[in-house]
Amino acid sequence: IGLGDLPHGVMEIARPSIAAPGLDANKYTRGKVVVAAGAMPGASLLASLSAQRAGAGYVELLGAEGEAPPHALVRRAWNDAALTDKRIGAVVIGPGLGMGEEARRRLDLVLAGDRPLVLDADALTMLAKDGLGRLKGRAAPVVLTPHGGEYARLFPDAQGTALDKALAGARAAGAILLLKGACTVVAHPDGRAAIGAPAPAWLASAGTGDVLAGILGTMLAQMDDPFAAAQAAVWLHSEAGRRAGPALIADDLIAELPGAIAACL
Ligand code: NPW
Ligand code: AMP
Ligand code: MG
Repeated sequence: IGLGDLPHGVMEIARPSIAAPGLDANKYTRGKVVVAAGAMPGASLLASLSAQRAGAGYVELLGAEGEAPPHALVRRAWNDAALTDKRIGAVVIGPGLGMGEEARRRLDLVLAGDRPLVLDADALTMLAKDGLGRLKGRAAPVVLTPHGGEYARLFPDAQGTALDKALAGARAAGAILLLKGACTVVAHPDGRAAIGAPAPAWLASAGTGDVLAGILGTMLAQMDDPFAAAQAAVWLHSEAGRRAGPALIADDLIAELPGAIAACL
């Protein structure tokens, strides 16, 4: 779909407005994001660091074993009770989660909770096996962030353009769906949609989706409107890609996020 001829009512994703912290801010009011980790700690670390550099005041990497992370990142061994903290503004689950028994148990717990959610990567693949019925009855917002392969696992019979697919998927899931690609589409179950301007193809690199999931966790934790939060995350991710330039790797996006945020203040 060309951005010059967007269907009626479909917006191009614009630079978001991001509020600087007020004088009364504390680390929790700036957004607490929990990243539920699993088998591949590199991916959940990328998501966590991205959530931090997108401006969350408190990011907790829950359940990743391995090397010590950067000092400002709160790392906790997995414990189910950590997910019940009412200060949590968003839980990100899927990047590096794996698909074994413990991964399933972690996903079940997160889905049973009442916090806003980002479901990505392995969480989407497990959801595709279990059925989208698992999302029904949740009051808090859910954003699904499939790439093309993950989308096809969720909706094997879907037809049409990326816009058609994103809208159909959002409606079927009853959740916001962010279909990743060169022009990422954000669709709302009520029929609204927005589409990103072409992002740099240098973003086609391992781990960049995990970075997007982390940024989105922060935007969900900070913004009242999850549809706006999803669009803001897509814009910031793409802008970080433009700033990082040729031969970028996912880690470079994280370093560019503060500059991208500064352009939105
Ligand atoms: P084909 O080849 O078309 O049949 P997977 P993943 C298809 C973690 N990571 N983009 C295509 O199938 C993730 O977080 C860890 C991509 C392809 O073979 C997950 O936990 C990193 N794929 C886990 O790895 C950094 C597309 O789907 C298959 C596609 C697996 O995630 C990297 C890939 O899907 C990574 O993020 C598209 N547009 N369209 C780390 N640093 O530790 C179709 N496909 O099997 O879910 O693999 O995305 O790599
Ligand atoms: P993932 O496959 O989950 O690692 O996510 C890949 C990220 O890179 C998504 O944000 C995509 O939108 C982006 N991306 C992948 N391929 C391209 C491309 N050819 N042009 C622009 N962005 C891309
Ligand atoms: Mg991914």
